[in-house]
Amino acid sequence: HDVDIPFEKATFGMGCFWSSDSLYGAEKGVLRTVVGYSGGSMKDPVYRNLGDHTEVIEIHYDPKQVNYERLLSLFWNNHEYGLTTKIKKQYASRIFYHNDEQKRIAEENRTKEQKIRSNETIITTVEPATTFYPAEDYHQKYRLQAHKKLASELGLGPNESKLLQTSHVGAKLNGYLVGVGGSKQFLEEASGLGLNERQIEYVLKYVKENEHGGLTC
Ligand code: MHO
Repeated sequence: HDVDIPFEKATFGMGCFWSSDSLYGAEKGVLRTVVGYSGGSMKDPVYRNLGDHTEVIEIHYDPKQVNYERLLSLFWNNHEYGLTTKIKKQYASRIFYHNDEQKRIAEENRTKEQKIRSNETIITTVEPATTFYPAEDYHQKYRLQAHKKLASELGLGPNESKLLQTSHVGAKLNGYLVGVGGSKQFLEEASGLGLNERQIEYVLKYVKENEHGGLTC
């Protein structure tokens, strides 16, 4: 389930975290994902009492397989971050960097993005990562948890809190089941993920149904 190799972290606030969990989960080089709350000052936020925090996705990635620029391009292409739409703090557009290199790349990227969208003011902030509070279990791998039988066969039922945050196969399926990654990539990876034939057939049906649609929350 868990993949134990050196990794780096990326943390983004980009709207409802159910979608970003799926978006990044199926990305090559992403080892695992955790949804949570960050960026505020209130201690111990929970979904019904977020205080001044934002929903964020924490991505653990292998920098040999996927780079920070690629993760940022997914960030820019998959959420709202213009001044013209009013966005609640809960769904604010925020890049939380973990080191100076991420800071530099994120700021350069934002400048580039602002040039492309010259008729709009980008409200995305670039700021140092602060305390990350993992969200409640029922928010982790939300799309996978909708498939109760499959999830529990994989040991990822609702009472598996630790694995819901650390499972590699869980992160992948949480994306594939809503079409992220597409059927070609899924079939290349499926047996390596430890899925049996029946599970592969089951997931493939959803990949095909969803691979040309967009993510919703
Ligand atoms: N419309 C959804 C958004 C969930 S999201 C994790 C709800 O209110 O349940 O913010």
